[in-house]
Amino acid sequence: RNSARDRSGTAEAATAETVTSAFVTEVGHDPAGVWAAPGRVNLIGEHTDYNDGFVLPFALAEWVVVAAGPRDDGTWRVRSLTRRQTVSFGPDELVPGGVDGWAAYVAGVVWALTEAGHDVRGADLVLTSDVPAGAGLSSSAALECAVLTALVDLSDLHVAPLDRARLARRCENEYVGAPTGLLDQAASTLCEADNALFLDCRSANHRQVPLDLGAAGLELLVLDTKTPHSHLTGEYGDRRHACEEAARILGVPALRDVTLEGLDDALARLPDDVMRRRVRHVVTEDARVLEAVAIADEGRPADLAPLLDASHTSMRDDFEITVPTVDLAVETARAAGAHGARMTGGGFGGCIIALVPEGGSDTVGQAVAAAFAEAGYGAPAWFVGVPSAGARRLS
Ligand code: GAF
Repeated sequence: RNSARDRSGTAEAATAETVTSAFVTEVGHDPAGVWAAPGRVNLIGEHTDYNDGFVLPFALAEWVVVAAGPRDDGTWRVRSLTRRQTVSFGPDELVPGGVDGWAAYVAGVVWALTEAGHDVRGADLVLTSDVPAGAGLSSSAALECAVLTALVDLSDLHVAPLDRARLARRCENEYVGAPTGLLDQAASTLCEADNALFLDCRSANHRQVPLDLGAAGLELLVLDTKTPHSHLTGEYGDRRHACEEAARILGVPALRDVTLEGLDDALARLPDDVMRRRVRHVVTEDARVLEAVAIADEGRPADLAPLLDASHTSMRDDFEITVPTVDLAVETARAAGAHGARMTGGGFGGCIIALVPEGGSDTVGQAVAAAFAEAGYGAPAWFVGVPSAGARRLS
């Protein structure tokens, strides 16, 4: 849907009702409750998380919603209304690779909780999602965090919020096999409405940063180029490997330890131009996050625009993770009145975000759609990104 979504309490109740009645049909009795976890956009700080650096995401009003209830036979049965599939698994499948496809994110959460010593009860789960899949909006983290939140409550487990994010990441890294950082699961778990989340990925220290775009006459357009991406393919892992190799050569624990002041010296010690550009992206991106946090703290969100632009240029030219559709979307958005724009997420497709005048998202979205049509690309989709709450129980 190409406009601001109706995220009123009524819409939330309607989604909870959808999964609840599907649960009753599937399982034959009422669920014990309904839980939800959101997708996210990353305002700034891309490919910094696994370099021990800084990120500034906010949670979206797009959610994975799950109705759940206990089973007595020690197995898990999960129905996805979005995928129209049901998958069952038991203790034997709780090994990395035991379940694949979308249900791996569910089995992986049970596995990660179990590995951490928690006694997870069998469960029936019925879920739905309006987080676009494969769009760089963390649909997989939303799935992991929604299921984890449900299972923690169902099994009466005590898991602190940050540990929930870490366990969901462990599911993604070790069970599913995608070498990602903590950004997505932290956003889906720890974000609060009307705020972005400032996270130091080394210490895991974090705090809310107020983000009142409306007060500044702005809104954040989220535009899906519909160019699918995946972190299971080689490019993401290649970037990560290059960063780790550079840190090793520079003799630092992670690229987080290279300062902006020390950047030129560090670059001079690296063997090739590609590695130098990878490092320059990470070091300058960390600095941009810190600047963005200072700007947001001062309530000057309009001043985020040049940072978004600089981040995009850095991802395009230095980290080389953008693709032609994404670059065209960013350029067109700016030409159509966006103050600043950048790709968001891991890259190689997915979404852009653009800071636009309040009410201007459709104008900018339509301009990108026209440019895509002219270039022979498929139609994009867009909506207004609203800083929303992290994972929680709905009923
Ligand atoms: C993906 C990963 F899952 C995150 O951990 C992060 O590295 C991001 O790409 C890039 O900033 O979303």
